[in-house]
Amino acid sequence: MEILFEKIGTVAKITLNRPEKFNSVTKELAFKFQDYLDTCARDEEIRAVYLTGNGRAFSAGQDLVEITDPERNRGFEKILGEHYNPIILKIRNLKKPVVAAVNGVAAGASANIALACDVVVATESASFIQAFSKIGLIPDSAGTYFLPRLVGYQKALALAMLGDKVSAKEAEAMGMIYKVFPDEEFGEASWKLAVKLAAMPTKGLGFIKEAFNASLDNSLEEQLALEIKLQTQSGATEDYFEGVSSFVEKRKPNFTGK
Ligand code: LHQ
Repeated sequence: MEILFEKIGTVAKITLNRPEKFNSVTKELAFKFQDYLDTCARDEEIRAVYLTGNGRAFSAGQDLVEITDPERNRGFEKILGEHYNPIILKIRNLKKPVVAAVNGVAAGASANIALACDVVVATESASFIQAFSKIGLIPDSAGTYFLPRLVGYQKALALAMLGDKVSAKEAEAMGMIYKVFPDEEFGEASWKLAVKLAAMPTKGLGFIKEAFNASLDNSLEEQLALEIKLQTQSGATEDYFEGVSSFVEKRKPNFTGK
């Protein structure tokens, strides 16, 4: 299996699983990934997603052997339109938090899949490479959208053109990712984060995500109006009621995701 899916309590764990090929992405892997993201959207028991890679790498992007095989290369339009873009949109549109646990190098399309996740953490020895320019391509999988918004136009453009290897620590310092954990703590610390998110008010987190998605393009007026709408929806959830009640009653909240 090139990609693994496990439900552990209320967290869905998705593991890219071609370790000997640095978890590079084939057509089969991309389609199965989409299926698993659909499962995450459909299954109400799932309240957070944890995405990681097996072995030394997170993922090295498109499998370059696949695209150099004329019988397997489907062309850019299909590869981007049918393999990668739906993955990015499914992650962004999922009304649940997605943690990218970047366990090693993340290159090409896979660096940008990681950056499209909600909370991106990395192990200290991991790195991020916009590898595209080195083979004459442009950053895809929303790299040209998220990277300038994350790190600023100048830094993003230089990284895209030069294809520099950015260490996890540098990525954290420039705001590309949320946090770095030491290698020996990474597995447990990153997993804990997903478990913590899964126990929070799921609908509220989904509305936060919706608001942030929209804020990337909205005017101030549009965003303020959207905040009214989404705050009203958040305020109608059971978890909002539980959050306020537990505070007043001086007890720990028990959020159900409803
Ligand atoms: C790989 C790959 C790989 C296959 C490592 N494929 N085997 C979209 C649409 C259509 C077309 C094109 O692209 C896209 C989007 C993209 O993602 S384009 C960018 C594609 N990715 C890259 O250009 C990165 C290629 N990989 C690398 O530069 C290096 O492997 C990195 C820097 C990631 C890691 O370097 P090392 O730590 O030195 O490892 P390595 O190079 O020795 O790789 C380990 C193994 O993984 C090796 O296998 P082998 O059997 O030879 O030992 C590599 O061949 C294999 N591998 N990336 N993308």
